[in-house]
Amino acid sequence: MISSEKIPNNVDLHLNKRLQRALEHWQPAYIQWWQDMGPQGFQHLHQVYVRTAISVDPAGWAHFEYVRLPEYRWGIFLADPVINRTIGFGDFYGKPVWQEVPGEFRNQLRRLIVTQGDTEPASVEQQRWLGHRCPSLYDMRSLFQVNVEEGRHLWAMVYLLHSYFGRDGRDEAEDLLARQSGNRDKPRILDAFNEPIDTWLDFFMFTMFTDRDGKSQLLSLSESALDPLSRTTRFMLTEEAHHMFVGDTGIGRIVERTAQLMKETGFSEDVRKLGGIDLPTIQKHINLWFSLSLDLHGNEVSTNAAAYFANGLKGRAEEAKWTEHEVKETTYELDLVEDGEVKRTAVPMRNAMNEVLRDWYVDDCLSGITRWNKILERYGIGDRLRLPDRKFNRGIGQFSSIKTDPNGSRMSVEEWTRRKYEWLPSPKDKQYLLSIMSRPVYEVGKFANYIVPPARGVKGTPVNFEYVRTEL
Ligand code: BYC
Repeated sequence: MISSEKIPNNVDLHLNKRLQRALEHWQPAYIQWWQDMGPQGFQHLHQVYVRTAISVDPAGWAHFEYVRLPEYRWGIFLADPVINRTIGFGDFYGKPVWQEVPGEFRNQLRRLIVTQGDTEPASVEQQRWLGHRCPSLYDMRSLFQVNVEEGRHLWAMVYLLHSYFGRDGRDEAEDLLARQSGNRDKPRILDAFNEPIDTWLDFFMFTMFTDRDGKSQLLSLSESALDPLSRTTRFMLTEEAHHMFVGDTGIGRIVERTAQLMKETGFSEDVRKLGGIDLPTIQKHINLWFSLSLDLHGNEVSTNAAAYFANGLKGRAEEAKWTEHEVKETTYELDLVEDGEVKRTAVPMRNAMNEVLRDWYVDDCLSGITRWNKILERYGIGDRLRLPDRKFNRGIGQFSSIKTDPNGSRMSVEEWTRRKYEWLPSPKDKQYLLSIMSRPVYEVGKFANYIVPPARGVKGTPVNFEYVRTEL
């Protein structure tokens, strides 16, 4: 049942009997999970034009064909090894990287891999109803492409668990299929992965902001001294880039349609009356998904993060760009809440690693905002979208104890409760979005009224290509 044909791989799966046995046991449970918790209603009768990674060279990971989703070939790929690679940071700086898991770091590494792995199926679960509300076949294809690749990322983490963590790893791999997004008794590990993604605006925001946390976390894991983890995450980053493209351009296309509608009406009408998505609603969704994704970077001051860094398990994004890699004496300045007041404080940098990564992430998010504002500018619209202050709407870390508006101005809990829907999507906003998405657009080349078509189709296909076809 398990073969290179069914599971494309570059890890010599055919030679590794132990791994084959573990995967033979896990694969049926995975397929069952995909059918139960993956895209609902698009399992057997639909063929989707998706790319499947069949090798790590550029031609091999962009192989396109029509596939029935449960028959997708989820593969196991590690980026090519870097010859004589040495540990790039922490207490073991300069020593050779590890091909096996050192006993003393086994628990920490397992925890990192399980946390990373848990997000992948979670996102598929969160998005499983969106096919029924899609704005076009082009977008439906993007959704399913993202979904199958998140499934492959789960395989990537399960490969590491099965290969390097023995019995514990096999148990963890089973639990990855047992937890469920939003489930009261067995929720996913990180909070943002328990939030529902009911609308396409949420989906695009999620792929823009939450997948970008995926990028920052994968970049820092790709620095790891555990070479198989580094190589696995390096390859995952190539796929992650496409997911962010889907989010970034998806929001851009909505912003453009909104701008068109505003212009058509001489900037006087509420675009909702014309079936568009008004800028304040777009801003509220930026506020929500950006703040949730900031939370995903963990506490500002964290002994876990310090230990991961010291032990060489998780570095900084683009570690090579830093000048000093042991970071024993260096401090880092950040805002902390002391006695209810926000104070700029210097802490040992190793303890501030989550914040260092968050700073990198905030910068990376700004590029999207700039692009969307250029669209508004092009249409002669004065309004601008922006990132909220990082203290806004936080559930994890220092700022979870205080309430602020998107400018970072403090307020009481009472005022927050009264006003929060000025800045975050309200049940009414959601109702409105669901109302304009209730009728999916399945006609080839057609697009919902609230979004413009993309600039070009997928992999040289025309935009009116039949990206998802139905078998009768
Ligand atoms: N929600 O010392 P701290 C992706 C917990 S996304 C709930 O700050 P640490 C993707 C924490 O577990 C990237 N709990 O923790 C995107 C700890 O619990 P215990 C996913 C949270 O370890 C889209 C306690 O608070 N990858 O790939 O420094 C689609 C103390 O916190 C949260 C990773 O996350 C939270 N947000 O930082 C698909 C990489 N934050 O010990 C995929 C691996 C913290 O008290 N994970 N806690 O029980 C990590 O590096 C770290 O686990 C974290 C947390 C950065 C997430």
